[in-house]
Amino acid sequence: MKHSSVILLCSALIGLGLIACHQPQPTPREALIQRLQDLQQRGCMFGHQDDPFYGIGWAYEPNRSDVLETCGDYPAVMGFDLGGIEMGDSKNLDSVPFDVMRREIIAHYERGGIVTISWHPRHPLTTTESVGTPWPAGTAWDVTKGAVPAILHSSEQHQLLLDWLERIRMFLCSLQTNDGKPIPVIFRPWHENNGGWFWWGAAHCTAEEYKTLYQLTYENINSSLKPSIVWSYSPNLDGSMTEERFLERYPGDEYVDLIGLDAYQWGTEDDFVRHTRANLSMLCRFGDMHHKPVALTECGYRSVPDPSWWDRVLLPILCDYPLAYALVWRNAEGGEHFGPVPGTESAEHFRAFYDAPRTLFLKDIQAIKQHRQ
Ligand code: BMA
Repeated sequence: MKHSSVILLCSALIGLGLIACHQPQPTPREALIQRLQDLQQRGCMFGHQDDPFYGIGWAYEPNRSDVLETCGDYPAVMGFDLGGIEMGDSKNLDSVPFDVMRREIIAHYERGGIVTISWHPRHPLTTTESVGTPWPAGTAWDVTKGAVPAILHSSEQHQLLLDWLERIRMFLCSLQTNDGKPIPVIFRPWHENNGGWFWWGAAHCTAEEYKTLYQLTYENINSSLKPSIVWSYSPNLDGSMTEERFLERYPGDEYVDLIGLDAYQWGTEDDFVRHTRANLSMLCRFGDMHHKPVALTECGYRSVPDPSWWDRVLLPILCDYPLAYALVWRNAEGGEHFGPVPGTESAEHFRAFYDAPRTLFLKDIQAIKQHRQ
């Protein structure tokens, strides 16, 4: 090679190196969105709420998980709820200490898992006097009129909202790896807002008020956390959902990173399957057009009365739609479990669900991550 060609080649290589150096690194938020989008091409992750804290017949025992004990693997996604943190409580509404929650969020992230956080805040007008007596007084399910207009427009209640958001922000800020790097999480506030069971539901505020509430939440928490929060917007399953209806309360593309749907089988299997499929067809089309991942941010069949539900009902749905994940709710005692219970007939079907190529658990996404590095 001639001397001049060598010089040219060297300068080109240096140039390329400089360009590579100046490529901005993705933020943790951007990297998580990309990971969700990549994984959505490979399969559907399984998620479980409160997975490492308690299950059927045990509570707060190190390294236990009903999912792990059913199929030998952790869920890929774990869900946690901040309800109560707004009051300065040390435990959430399901008695999970926030310190333990923080530790498990860090542990799940460090093992390569994905974390999602929901929030069932108390009622801003009734919480102080009457929480819990009788239920649902003072809770997220207390639908005493006027909560959303008050926290938006009355100066005293508005300040309360800002204080609540500050407590959420502080907790999210405290989610850092052992070497001090921020942990990206999917945050899913003001969920199931098209129903009437929460005080922020469609029956209790206008679409404009709802959107303002979501946007204000976004602005406040993102004031310091923009690089690490993935924002999920999650209405509830709605038999008459159309794109137009969905858009009525959609906070806007700039405020939402992930399109969610909360879909439980409360009634017949036929209704659940038909409505879930109809809603997902629309939401997946919307997600595709708007370049956003889509997930079943909550789903399940309370106490799983049909053992074959996992592989016969849920799995075919997950096979037919490009979903990043499907998260089932917590395994609480008293017939309120949504995940698998080791040793039951339903656990056998859950193992078939686990073995299906379509479902991704922790080991799958660890392997995919290693593969990409
Ligand atoms: C609901 C129920 C409640 C729980 C709440 C927040 O769906 O499981 O018992 O307090 O979620 O986790």
